[in-house]
Amino acid sequence: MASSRDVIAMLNELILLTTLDEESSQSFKVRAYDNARLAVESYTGNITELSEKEMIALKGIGKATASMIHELVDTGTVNKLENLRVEYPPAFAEMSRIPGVGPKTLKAMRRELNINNVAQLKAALDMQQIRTLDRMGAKSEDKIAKALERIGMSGKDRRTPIADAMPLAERLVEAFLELPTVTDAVFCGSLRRMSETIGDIDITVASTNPVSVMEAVRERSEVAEIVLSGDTKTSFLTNTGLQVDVRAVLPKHFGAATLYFTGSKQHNIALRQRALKKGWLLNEYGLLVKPDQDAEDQTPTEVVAAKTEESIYQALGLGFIPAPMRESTGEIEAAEKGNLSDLIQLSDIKGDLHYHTEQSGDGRSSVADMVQVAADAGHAYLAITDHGEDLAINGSNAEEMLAHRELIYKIQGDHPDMKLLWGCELNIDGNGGLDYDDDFRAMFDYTVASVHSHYDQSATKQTERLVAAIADPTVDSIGHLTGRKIGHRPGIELEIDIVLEALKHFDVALEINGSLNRLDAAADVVRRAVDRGVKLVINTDSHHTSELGRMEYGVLTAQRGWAPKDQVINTWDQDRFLAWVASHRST
Ligand code: DGT
Ligand code: CA
Ligand code: CA
Ligand code: ZN
Repeated sequence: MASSRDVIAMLNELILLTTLDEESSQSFKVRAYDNARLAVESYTGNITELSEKEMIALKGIGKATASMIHELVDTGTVNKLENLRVEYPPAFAEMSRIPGVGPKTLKAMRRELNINNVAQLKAALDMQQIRTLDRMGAKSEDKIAKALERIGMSGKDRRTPIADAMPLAERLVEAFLELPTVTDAVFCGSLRRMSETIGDIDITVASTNPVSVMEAVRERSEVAEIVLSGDTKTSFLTNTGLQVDVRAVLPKHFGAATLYFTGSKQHNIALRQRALKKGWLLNEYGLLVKPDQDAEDQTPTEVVAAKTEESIYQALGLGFIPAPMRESTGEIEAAEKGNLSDLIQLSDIKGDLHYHTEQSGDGRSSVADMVQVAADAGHAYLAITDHGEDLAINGSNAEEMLAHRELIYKIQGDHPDMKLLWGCELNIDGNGGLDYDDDFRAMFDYTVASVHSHYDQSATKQTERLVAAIADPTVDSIGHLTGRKIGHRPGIELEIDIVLEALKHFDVALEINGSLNRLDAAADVVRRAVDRGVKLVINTDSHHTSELGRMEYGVLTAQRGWAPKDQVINTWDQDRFLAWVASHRST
């Protein structure tokens, strides 16, 4: 059974491969797929349950796309996509990810130099062959080499940005859960731990009939190449060269298996040593009693715990350790002392404080719709922070902001239980200056200040810039601290201790941005902020009604940084939060 997610994945792949095929991201077809994707993302039900006619009635979906969606639902695959995959195999298509290398160049490289994958591209760079192509020179070679380095495509152990791995993993888990013999499924490994880049995706499935799960895996439309497939494990490569390991286990082993395959390896080793001290063995089948040294049969038979991770931790005398913390950096000692109970959880979140609407040039949903989904999420407060005027393409001037305020306050009337704040995402310029004049800025109910430019200054200069923004009395929080885009742009360099000290001193909150492309501040910075007593705020930075799920990724990143609930300002109830905001405005 296909879901909306499958359809979005199909459209994404069509967009990628059609862009390659037509050598343009602006062709009629690519734009049609792009509009269709937006429509599917906006549709709240399962798009695959609609008839073609109903689909076409939605804004953005044309006849050709609707019929492809139906083909996917009916046959599990789309002919057009299959043909494109033959023309542009995974290893070739994945080179589209290299910044600055467009479809024309990729195809010329293939035609003239027989370059079909990254390894061959690197060899050609080494031999200075790229400069022999039309409109390419030594400078372009240097640029490509640097881009490969930056996005982690150089070196043997290439890693995939979490934003590229997560949707696929979530979609597969969702699909496996629908199989009749499956009782549970979860993605494990570095992805579940919220690493920023992923070596491969590991999925563990609990089934009364593991072999049938393996059959279902091999049938998936994402499979470009099977690496290996046995009775309990199948590994395959996707069209972008990402490896997926799927393991199927009996339900009684599920907890032990997910614990093992979530890792980290160091965390597993520490748990195993703890088990040994109690006379037990810990492996992917369970926590087991070690057979007597002189027993004839050394196969362990007596099970202490195996079905759930909780039961295993409990038997080992530990509270449950959330996956993002399992990096062997003191979490076992903390769980032993019972110190993890105040850790931030998704259910603690009471509001979103970085949130865009159509008022921002890159915002895609109306104020009313954006407010409605926040209300549906049960938020007690919401700061609408559209871009300030200095963000030339996307921002609003003072006059437009005042009109925007009118609209927000009007919509407030429809939502008596949720406090709406008229906010702004202030742009931090190269020297730490901010949008508007001081008096106008001071009028906002709430602000987040962020870096959107000048990524290449020295660490000293960047630190001065940030501290100047933090010291400004109109700033309540700092958004996506470094401006990084994982796997694409490194983000500004900072003397982080100085920045954290300034945040603490001026009582400004540090954002954990839940967009998988950002996850900024990063978990290691969060952990240092926690130690220093810096206030935190977890935001979605939504630009569309479909992006509220980012809150979960933000919370998981906060867990990876060991953030306690009380230090995160958007876990506070409405009165306490508003009192804090008011205190900022009176000083
Ligand atoms: P990755 O894929 O490089 O981003 O990182 P992981 O952590 O997902 O590593 P992966 O895929 O090689 O293995 C998944 C988990 O399986 C790993 O986190 C812990 C467990 N595991 C794998 N090999 C070993 C091992 O030799 N010993 C132990 N104790 N655990 C292992
Ligand atoms: Ca992995
Ligand atoms: Ca693996
Ligand atoms: Zn934003």
